[in-house]
Amino acid sequence: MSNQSVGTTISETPERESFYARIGQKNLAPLWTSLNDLITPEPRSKCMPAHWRFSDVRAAMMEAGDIITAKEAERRVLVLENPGLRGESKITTDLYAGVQLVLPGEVAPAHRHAQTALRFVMEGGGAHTSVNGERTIMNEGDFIITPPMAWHDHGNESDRPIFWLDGLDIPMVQFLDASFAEHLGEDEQPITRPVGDSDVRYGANLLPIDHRPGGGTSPIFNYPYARTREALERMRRANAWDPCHGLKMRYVNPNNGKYAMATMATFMQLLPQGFSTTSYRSTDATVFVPIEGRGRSWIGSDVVVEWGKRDIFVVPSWHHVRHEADEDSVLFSFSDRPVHEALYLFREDRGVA
Ligand code: GTQ
Repeated sequence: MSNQSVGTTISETPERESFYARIGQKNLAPLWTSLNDLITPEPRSKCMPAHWRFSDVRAAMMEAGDIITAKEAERRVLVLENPGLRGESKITTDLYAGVQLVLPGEVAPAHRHAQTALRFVMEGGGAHTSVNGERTIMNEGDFIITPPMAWHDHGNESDRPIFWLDGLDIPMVQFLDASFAEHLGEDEQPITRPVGDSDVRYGANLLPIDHRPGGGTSPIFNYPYARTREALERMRRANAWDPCHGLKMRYVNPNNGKYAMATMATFMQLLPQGFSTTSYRSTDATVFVPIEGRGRSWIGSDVVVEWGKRDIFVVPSWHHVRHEADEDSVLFSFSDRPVHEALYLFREDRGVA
């Protein structure tokens, strides 16, 4: 399918030009000069396929660790800027991603905001994040949620640095002009519940009898990698592979069976050694983070990304993607799919049926 405009180009004449200039002063503009850029036959995004090697990100983060503390920075994060969207703090058109470093003994002080955050732990362990009065311990591969307007602070009592990927709906909230934020004025919020409290209440396929779900975010705020990995490992025995995805699971909100967050979907997928997926595309631009393994992905017509453990890569909207795993590989990913689905805009193309 062609990505070109179907309409014809409107030619300029002196009469038209002067008309546009005159009406421009009244905040009016002709539609016919921009219609074909506004309503395109297929998604046409400034978001580009992109790849960050963890070794590069890690080295830059350690340098950042020398020049600013987590406390002074509030969040010591390097933003992953899509090369097609530089200066906009966007990894895709409507999502933000960054890599956060907390050194041993540091705290990132308590604040809260309307934006939803996901954390995906890339390296390190034994650090914590506190959300709404409960601490959770962060370990490699864990997927952790900070719901909208929930107080949160991070700390690292371990003896090694911790690095995690932050995914936030910052550009979406910006687009909607719905940003609110507050500082607590303390490094750490008061802890009112024991470690693991949410997990026992909501994470055991049980819900407290009088639980009344509020908001669109899962009450489970840490989905530990050990459990996710075990699920994938046990499922592989069924030997039922999806040609497009290998073995791909989505994280779920036990309140309603939907995605774990209202604005972002998260997934974990296993590609066994030697597996090649068939071509797939969907309208939700997706950020991938391999947490185990090594392989490559073909994105669109002319990009190939050679990825390893902890790298980050982006597949823009409606770009074909194919993955190939050289070793058993596990890929975390996230996208804005819940928004596409809620607005009935989601489309996918699994190739030849
Ligand atoms: O940890 O609260 O990467 O507020 C960007 C904004 C992390 C956080 C980011 C944030 C945070």
